[in-house]
Amino acid sequence: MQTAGLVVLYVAVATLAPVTEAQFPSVCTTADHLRSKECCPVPAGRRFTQPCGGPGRGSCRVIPDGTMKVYDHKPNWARDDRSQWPKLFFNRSCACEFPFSGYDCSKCVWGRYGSACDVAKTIVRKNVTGLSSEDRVKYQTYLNRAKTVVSDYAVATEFYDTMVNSDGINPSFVNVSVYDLLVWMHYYASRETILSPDNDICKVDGDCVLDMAHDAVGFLTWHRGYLLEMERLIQEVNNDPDWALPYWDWTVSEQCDICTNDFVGANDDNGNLDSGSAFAGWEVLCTDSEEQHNILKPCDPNHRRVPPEKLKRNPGTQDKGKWGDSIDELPRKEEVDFALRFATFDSSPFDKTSDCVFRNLVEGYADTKTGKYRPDDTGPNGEKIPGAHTLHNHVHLYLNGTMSDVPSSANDPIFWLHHAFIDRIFEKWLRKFKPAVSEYPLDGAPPGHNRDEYIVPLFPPYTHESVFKASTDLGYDFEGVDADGTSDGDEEGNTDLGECKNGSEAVSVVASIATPLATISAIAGALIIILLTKN
Ligand code: KOJ
Ligand code: ZN
Repeated sequence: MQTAGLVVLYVAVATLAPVTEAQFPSVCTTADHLRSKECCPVPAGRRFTQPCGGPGRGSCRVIPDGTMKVYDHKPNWARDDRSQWPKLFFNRSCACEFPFSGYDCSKCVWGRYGSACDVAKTIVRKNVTGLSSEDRVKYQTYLNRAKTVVSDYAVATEFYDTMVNSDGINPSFVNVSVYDLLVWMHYYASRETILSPDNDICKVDGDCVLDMAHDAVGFLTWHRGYLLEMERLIQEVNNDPDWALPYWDWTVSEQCDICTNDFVGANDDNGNLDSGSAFAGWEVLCTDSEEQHNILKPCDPNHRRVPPEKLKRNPGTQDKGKWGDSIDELPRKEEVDFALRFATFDSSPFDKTSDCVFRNLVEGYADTKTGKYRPDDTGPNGEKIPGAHTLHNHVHLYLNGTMSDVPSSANDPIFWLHHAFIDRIFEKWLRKFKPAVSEYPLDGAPPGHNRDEYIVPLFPPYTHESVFKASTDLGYDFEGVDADGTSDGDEEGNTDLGECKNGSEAVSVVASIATPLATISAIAGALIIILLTKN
């Protein structure tokens, strides 16, 4: 939507009572839509008269099933609305014809632009520290605009069972700014679940968090889809279809080199942003534990606190006893290089305990020396020995503040720069190993993370599989990454995989069996020759 359209919407919204909360196009959050379970709007504009635009653009269809496990529910526990996403709310949505996309087919597929979506363009995500001062300021002004412009999506402030029950249909959704919509989506995907505590997943996880964006195989694809949505929204709000999300290469410096007012803002010793920072005035949402973990309702993004709650960031000051000795500095390039040597994307159980796989190393539950999952441990005197908090997790924790809290981390504008770099590492891996889609599990992963499940809570729905491919197939590229996934300055020839077996070790296992066999046969051969010559 263009800025003008958003302003019109804002005026319209401001004069209407808020209608509806999950996260859906505002036009679909009425009682009628919830009753019919259909979200197939007619695109705005005089030329459209049919839902999803009609022939040549799109039609309303039944949303195909994904593979998510069915949840158990207990009385008094609201049900988890993310189960079988988005089908609890809607089982029909627009199926758009190529190259159209969006909830009403008024948008283009990734990489296409223009009103007919006939302009192919690859945008390039660049290193944020190399941007011109104009582009740097753009990051600040564009995000600030998104923080105030109202989105055409509304988010749920109650769970489905409260909205739709035997008493009737009472939609509870609220309008939010474009930026707050993004924050809410990250919170909603990673929030406390409402599963019964004796559910298997609760038993494994202990605290019953059922995170559909982290701690499992979908981590990289979830965030890839999320970043694509963010990039698109920022382009639209600012009427700048050429804009690309920059990335922050945190391997070049031990301390946060972009935590200055030129970029995301300096901070004081208490972790408060400098008053001269572009984001100093930002109010943050879904930060307190009650809002995050309320099992009876989702966080209301419009709940404002008095005094207002602000962003917090205090890089390098994190508790070493809790998180490990290296937490006061950023991760090193060697650790990224180590992760990129792992050809296996993920392995069963496809969660944070997976050993010797690329995804768990990049996400940060596996040790970047051994390659293996390393949980917290207890020393001989009862002291806590911190588990592995590497790469992605390490950076979140190092920043010590809003970024270190999973459900609210996207409130901080540094989030996107960090995740764009994670996505660049993912892209390097994809280009290096060129995986078949079968390397992404079809089932056996935690709910929400399997290959043909929809990325919760994106709507219209699209699967993890749809973004498990080269970024150039999705309309974007990265500065400094070659077609084979390499960059200037990358290591060469190092095959160390810590305590994990690799291809060459597998060969050496064969060799270690083959060598004695060869020796035995050589001796036998020699004996035969001796015997033959004796006769
Ligand atoms: C915040 C996040 C995340 C991880 C951490 C720390 O969003 O993904 O903090 O482990
Ligand atoms: Zn995240």
